[in-house]
Amino acid sequence: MYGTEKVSEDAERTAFRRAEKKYKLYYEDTFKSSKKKKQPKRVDLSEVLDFKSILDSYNQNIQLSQGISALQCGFNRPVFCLENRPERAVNVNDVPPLQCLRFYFIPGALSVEEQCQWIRDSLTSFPQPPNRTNHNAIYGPIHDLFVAAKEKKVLVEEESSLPSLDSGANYCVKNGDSHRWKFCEGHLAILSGKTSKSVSAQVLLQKLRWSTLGLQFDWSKRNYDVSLPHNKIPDGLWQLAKRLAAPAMPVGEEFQPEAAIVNYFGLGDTLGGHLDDMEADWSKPIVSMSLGCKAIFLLGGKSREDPPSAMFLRSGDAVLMAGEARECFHGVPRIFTDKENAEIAPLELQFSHEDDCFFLEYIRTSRININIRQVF
Ligand SMILES: O=C(O)CCC(=O)C(=O)O
Repeated sequence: MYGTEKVSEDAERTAFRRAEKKYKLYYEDTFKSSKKKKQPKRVDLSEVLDFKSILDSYNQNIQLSQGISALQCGFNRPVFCLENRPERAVNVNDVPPLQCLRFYFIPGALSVEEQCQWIRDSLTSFPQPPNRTNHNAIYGPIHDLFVAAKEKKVLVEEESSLPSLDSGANYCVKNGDSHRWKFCEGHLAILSGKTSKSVSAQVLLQKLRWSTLGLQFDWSKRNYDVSLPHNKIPDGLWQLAKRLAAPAMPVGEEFQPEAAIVNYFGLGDTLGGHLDDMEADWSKPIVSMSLGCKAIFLLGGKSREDPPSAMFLRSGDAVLMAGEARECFHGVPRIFTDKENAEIAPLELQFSHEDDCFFLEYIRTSRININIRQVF
């Protein structure tokens, strides 16, 4: 789902692709050549399911729309469940009864304090080695990226045939050469004549797209590489995932969180339609939590030709996908980073009480998704 998947003209024609294009961020042409601030094109959001207002209506005893049911699962709020679209029937009497698709939506599953904690962890501890990030392929393991970004450090490369004894350096072996990457104070990077390349930690933080926790996923092979060094899923996340997964678990079984992917989205970033099909047992849910700016999530069917349902994902929402829902294409075509639509005022308020304004700055224009999986 990451990388350079070529979108052919045919793919453009699928219902999923059309929905992605409908919601994606585009700018008004008139502003292209002018110096005025770029204006996003207006999008019709009238068909986007809004589980926040569905929850409000439900709390006022207003009947739920067709295709949505509510479960009481021991949370202090209902868990909404999308019902299966009936398969096309040959004759009207053949239409099967609607069943839960095993796609569950828990609006506001996380408190604001919990959201802030997961945002802090996603930026500080989750990208730490041995966890891998999208930067590993180029720079090798990077330690303390967030701190380095705050301190305006620069990652500099020195090419050498022998690894140096400097313990602060990372190594990445490319084309037989050993490349050494090390954080320096910004001004030292400029002074150093030996460096061939450099990149600021702030840019690297902006370009952080994913980190993987627990069992490490190998994107090039599209499988879990159990031989890669890894830590267990951190305790707090492990507990939370187990609690959130409960409504979607087969009776009598407990979710075993073994791997997680943290996705980082900035302005204009999207996650193309895909299936998460690398885990052995699809009866176990993927537990997916949203943090930061509001997004649109598309849930399609088993074919890209099936028109997807669009729904808003806000900070603190959790989604569970199990069983048939795991066979459905899904993706994130849009995040909203403008004040009116991002809906992060409670997070901003919470972070503004802290001395450290770096989290606040980051999350104002970003979204983080943590999705947790049982692999075996
Ligand atoms: O960002 C999201 O909400 C969805 C993430 C996702 O689909 C994935 O990582 O497989």
